[in-house]
Amino acid sequence: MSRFKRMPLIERYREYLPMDENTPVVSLYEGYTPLVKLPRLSAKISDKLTVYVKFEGMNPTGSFKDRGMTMAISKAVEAGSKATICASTGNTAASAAAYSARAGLVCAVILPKGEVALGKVSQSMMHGAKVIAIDGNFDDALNIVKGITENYPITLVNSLNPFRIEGQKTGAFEICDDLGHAPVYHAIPVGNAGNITAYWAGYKAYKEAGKIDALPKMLGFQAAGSAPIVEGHPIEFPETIATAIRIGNPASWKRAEAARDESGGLIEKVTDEEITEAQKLLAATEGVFCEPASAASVAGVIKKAKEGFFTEKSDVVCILTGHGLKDPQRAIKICDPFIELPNSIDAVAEEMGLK
Ligand code: AN7
Repeated sequence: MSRFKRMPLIERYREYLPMDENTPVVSLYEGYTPLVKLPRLSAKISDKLTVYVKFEGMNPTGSFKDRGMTMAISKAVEAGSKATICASTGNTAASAAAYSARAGLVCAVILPKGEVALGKVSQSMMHGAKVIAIDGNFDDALNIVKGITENYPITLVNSLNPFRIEGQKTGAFEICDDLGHAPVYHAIPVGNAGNITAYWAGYKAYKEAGKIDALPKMLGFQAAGSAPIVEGHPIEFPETIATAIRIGNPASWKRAEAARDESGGLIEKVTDEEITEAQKLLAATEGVFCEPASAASVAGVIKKAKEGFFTEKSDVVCILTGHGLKDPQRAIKICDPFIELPNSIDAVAEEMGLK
């Protein structure tokens, strides 16, 4: 289907969403992201698995956050709100800034200073948000935002806002519509745990509606230095190169555990090295460039495959939550340096081994 025949996402799945007749639709034509089958990568990691990625980096602001933001901002406009605010490791902020601009709302974003990837900061600034970096991490920023919205008439658009989760359920609908069924396994990075909550709710809603017969097992992956759910307690000073999921006290902690337990799945951790390796493998063997946090889903599947976890032929969908261009500095850091030569055909031919 051509881009121009797209509907706004919340129109497309209107019947599954809290849409009223009069809900205004604030859209940048999000969703419809590609579900890409990865034969080369599948063959490399397992003889049992067919691996797909859902490339959420193809959303208007380059991450899955747009699915929830179109819903949250539409509802904010419906309610007569004039301003929005969020705490963010970067992608929520970029999306909130863009959709707020689209709706003519004032937007403020609270970021952990020095810990947000460059592309994401540039987006919030370009969309005209008030960008505030605090001396603290994401969890501190979220506490500030909660304090502000409890005391002032500003709409909170973090995933504590239930409309965010509602909109993000559409990712599950698209996967089932594309495959014709739910995958056996659904692999996903876990940060603040809104997305795993939303996907599980989406699959359950589709099953209830008779669109699918079986539910997937949910496989959530946290970064090893920021894995509160795996460790069983909040992490005061979370660390990981995957700054998007550098979160020590996830807001949807309990609901992520429920998704894991109800589905018969798991939530485990992957190291920064495993994340980096998966990110490079995806880019170099399949042409799909995602940001580090997104690669946690594929890193997790690779790790579980090595452990012999997958014993029967099955399909797995890994959610690639954000685009690789969000964090170009990190990408350049993990690759071999490029070659510099004089302005000369001979020099280039020689370097290429042609002479
Ligand atoms: C690329 O932007 O929390 O488990 O403030 O940007 O739903 O939090 C981002 C999270 C995964 C984790 N991958 O999703 C924020 C923020 C990417 C992300 C996650 C995020 P959740």
